[in-house]
Amino acid sequence: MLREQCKVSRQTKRDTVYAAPMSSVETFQFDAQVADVFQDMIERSVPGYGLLLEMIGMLVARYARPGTNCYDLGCSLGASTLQIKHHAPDSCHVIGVDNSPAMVERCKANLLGDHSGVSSEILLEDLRETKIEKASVVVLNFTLQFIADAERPDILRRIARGLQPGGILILAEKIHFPDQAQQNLMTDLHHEFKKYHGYSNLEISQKRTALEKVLQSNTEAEHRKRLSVAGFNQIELCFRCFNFTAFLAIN
Ligand code: GEK
Repeated sequence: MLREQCKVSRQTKRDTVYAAPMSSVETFQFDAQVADVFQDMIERSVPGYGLLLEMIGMLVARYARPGTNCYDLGCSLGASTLQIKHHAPDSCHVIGVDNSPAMVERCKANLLGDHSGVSSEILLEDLRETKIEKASVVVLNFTLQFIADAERPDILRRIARGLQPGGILILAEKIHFPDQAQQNLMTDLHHEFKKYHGYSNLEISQKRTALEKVLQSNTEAEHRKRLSVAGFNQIELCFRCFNFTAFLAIN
């Protein structure tokens, strides 16, 4: 299997959203300003993002079944959507979903240049409303963490129900650790990663404040329990770097 290009566009605009001092930091939103720089933002903020995209491609090649649907929930600019399209059998249909109009508009434009044989559609929709049916692959690549904690079990249950036997959910999430010393160390290392990629202390701290109300993380144990209760038969941690993880959940 050839390694496919995972970037959604060649030209990426540098993220400077939190570079200047702000008198008050607004709650983070996936608006046009963020969508314009999102590729650069996620690549410099999420350790292993590129590797995760490759892993999504690899897992799709293994688990996507002919004639089924593959979902990318919280598709943003379409990076994971493209990985699915490039690695699924031609008779699959790919459905990307995002509730940010700015993301959906850019995602559709990014997909226009893709000429893989797999059909696709991008829906401007709240994933809590998305009907999952006849699915062999569902991807939640750093999206569930933006949904209210109490609503997560029901979403996972609906995904498990919509997946065929042997189908998979790829769930990537920022997590936290019950042990405070470990939590502090992993947070520090993540901040070091961001500094290594050119973010200033001010940018790191303002972005952190902006995300506080919208990104609520779980522990690995909470994820495992919830996936199991939702009905998944096998749950594997298939990636972890600092406080960023991915689970492969098999139906
Ligand atoms: C990638 N998966 O590049 N319904 C639909 N979309 C939502 C909802 C919701 N309720 N809440 C948030 N989103 C992508 C990266 S980013 C991750 C995903 C990040 C969307 C939101 O608009 C955003 O585009 C995406 O979920 C999360 O592989 O920013 O860390």
